[in-house]
Amino acid sequence: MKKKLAVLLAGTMVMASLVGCGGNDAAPATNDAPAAEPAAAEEDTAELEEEVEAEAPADDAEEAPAASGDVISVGFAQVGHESDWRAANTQNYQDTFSAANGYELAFVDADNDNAVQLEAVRGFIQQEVDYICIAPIETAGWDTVLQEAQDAGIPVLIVDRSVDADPSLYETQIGCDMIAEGEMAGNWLAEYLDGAEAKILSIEGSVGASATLGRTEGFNNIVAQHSEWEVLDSQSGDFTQAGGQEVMESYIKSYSDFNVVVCQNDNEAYGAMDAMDAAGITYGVDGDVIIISYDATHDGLQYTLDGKINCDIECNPLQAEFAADVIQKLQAGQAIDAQTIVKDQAFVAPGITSSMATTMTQEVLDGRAY
Ligand code: GYE
Repeated sequence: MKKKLAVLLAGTMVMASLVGCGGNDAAPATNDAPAAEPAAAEEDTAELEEEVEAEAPADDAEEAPAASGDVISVGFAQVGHESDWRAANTQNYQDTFSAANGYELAFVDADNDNAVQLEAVRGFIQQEVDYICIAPIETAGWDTVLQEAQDAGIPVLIVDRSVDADPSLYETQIGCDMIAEGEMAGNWLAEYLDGAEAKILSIEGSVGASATLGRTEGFNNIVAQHSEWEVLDSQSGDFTQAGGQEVMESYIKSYSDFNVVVCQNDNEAYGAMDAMDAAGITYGVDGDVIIISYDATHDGLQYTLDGKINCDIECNPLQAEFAADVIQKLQAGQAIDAQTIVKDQAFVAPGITSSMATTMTQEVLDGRAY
């Protein structure tokens, strides 16, 4: 392998740490990963199910480098720490790319700052890491630095979100299908409302993020099929609880008549619920306002089980196994898929029956790995 990682990234980076050098108490998330399933993007769902078995990253694959004595260095330029989803995703990378599994991980939390994230990637290039994983804050602005990585001979994996750069500049993209998630939310709402009117307020994620763009596009695809629906407003809550609360407070001042709030992640939903509580607005299965959320993190699903969130669209954060699988294949000189889609499902509150979603129970919640 190339040089060992030498130093922590310095300068403006908000948080940089080498992990894998010390003990890692957390059990590898790989062992109890939930329904996350890798598959080639182009294929249909039936084929996906089959490929899962064939392609699911095996635990022993991750042990290979340690067994052979080769340490693989990986730089991971993470978005930040804006949400519970992100925390679970970071933990999953740190558990998977551990010293015990034969990796040396350089981790940078870019705190949702594009400039910091670009600098992190340039730092990894300077350190001559073996692989770079980027969870891109925004889709735009990646061509130059990806070209720099390619010129340096360092393979790049685009993870979680996507970029609008030339695909020949990176090896693969791994993540959830954000447009499909948005369509799932819209299709569930159509089933639930069954022809009734909707006055919708949307709290979007971070501006320019593929998760935001995709979920918005997908949901709007379904809105376009329903003349009885109206999107009153759509503003960014930046994927944070504070952002969700702030946007909802301002919506409550501007709109007196709405019956659906779509939050593009669970943390925004918590903030929106706080704002509605303060204003005496009821929501959930027994309330006046339908809440749709995304992520299906533990707390989001607890609120769904409690009937506060009507429908929560999953986005599985346990994706590091797929990145490790790609790296192992590249190490072995094997072909890799250009894209891996991590599968999602929808969850609904007790009392709601849906042809396209799982009704929450305590058992379902207890069976979740994050
Ligand atoms: O939904 C949100 C996080 O990119 C899919 O980013 C991810 C999103 C996730 O901040 O909670």
